[in-house]
Amino acid sequence: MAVTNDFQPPTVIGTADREPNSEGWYNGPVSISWWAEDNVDGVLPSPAPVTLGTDGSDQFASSDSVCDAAGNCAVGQYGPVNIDSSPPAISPVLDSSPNDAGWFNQMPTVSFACADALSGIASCAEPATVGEGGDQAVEGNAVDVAGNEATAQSAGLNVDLSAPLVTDLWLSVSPVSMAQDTVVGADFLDELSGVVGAEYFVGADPGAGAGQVMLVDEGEASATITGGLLSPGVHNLGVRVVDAAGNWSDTVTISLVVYDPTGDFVTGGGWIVPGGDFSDSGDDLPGLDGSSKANFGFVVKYRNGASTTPDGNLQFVYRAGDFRLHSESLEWLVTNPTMAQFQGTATIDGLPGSYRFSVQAIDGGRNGADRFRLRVFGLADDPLADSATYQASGDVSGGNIIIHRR
Ligand SMILES: [Ca+2]
Ligand SMILES: [Ca+2]
Ligand SMILES: [Ca+2]
Ligand SMILES: [Ca+2]
Repeated sequence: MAVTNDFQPPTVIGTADREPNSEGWYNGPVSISWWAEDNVDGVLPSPAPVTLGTDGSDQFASSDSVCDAAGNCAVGQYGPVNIDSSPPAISPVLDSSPNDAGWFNQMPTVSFACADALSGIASCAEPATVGEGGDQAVEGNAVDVAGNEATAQSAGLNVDLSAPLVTDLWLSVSPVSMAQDTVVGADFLDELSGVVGAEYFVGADPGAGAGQVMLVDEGEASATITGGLLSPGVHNLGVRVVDAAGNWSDTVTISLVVYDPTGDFVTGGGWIVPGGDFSDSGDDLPGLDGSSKANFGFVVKYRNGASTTPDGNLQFVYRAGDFRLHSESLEWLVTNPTMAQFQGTATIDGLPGSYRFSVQAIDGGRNGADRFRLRVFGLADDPLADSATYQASGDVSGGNIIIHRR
């Protein structure tokens, strides 16, 4: 063997099978191949490629040892290499919770929590607000610096922002005597979650959720109201419904007339000046001049508590307008110590058909003025709800209104 003066080991250069991404990361195994040469021997056989397959940063690959003919050896090194093959973690986070029935009644926002232990998070889905609809899903994406992606979704989101609507409201018996019950019923509509509850109140509104519970069954809400639990009078009856998301409908009201068939009795007579200084606003009669008198007389009473409608009659004459009204039938009468209200049908001389009328009669007692107000309606109108065709009102002169208490 010839003696040489070669003391210089070979050079071993590693080359990766591909470039990392622009952030310097691989998201999978990297194979390093080697090239060796020597100052004397020239190109040497390459060591076997080395694969870096483990996640981690700042990794180095080493080749097998390469020796030249003079016995100088070298080991190639390649690095640092950053490998992250694990997807990031992502999970949806809701800013509010649905109710027990699984519904939101406000639009929830889904945010995403993203984390990555090795290369870090490059992008994380923006928060998304969920609009109205059933069984909705929001999907979000996370990408780590190495380019691994992960997806998460928040599914089964039910959002109902639409309040139900009460479309019809009725009473099975109206007016109702203090000896009777009446059923209040309501029809309704709702989008999305559906109506699950209903309530009513009589008198002052206690606020949504604080009323009397109604039965909801087969698209209808109902409750039985006991007339004997209410005082005689015209009561405000309100009904509203709530959907599964907790949206309350607007309150729909009707008048509930409760009468005492053993107690109510009112008489009156005298004159008023319709459209005059002591009239309510809105008086309207044929030939109304604001100074002529109108005469009236009435007696209305329940007889022996046997009938559900009162007996009696009403006459009203306004000569200035040739307007003469006569009651045909009476529907109900309610009184309290200072006011009576009654309602019925009437004819008007010279006009075809029948009309409905309502009277409010105030007994001022010994010191105050008595007042009388007549309103006249079309036969199909509801005097408790619709606007009047004619109206006459004023302080009573030349007579008296007396509410009789038995
Ligand atoms: Ca050498
Ligand atoms: Ca990762
Ligand atoms: Ca709804
Ligand atoms: Ca009086």
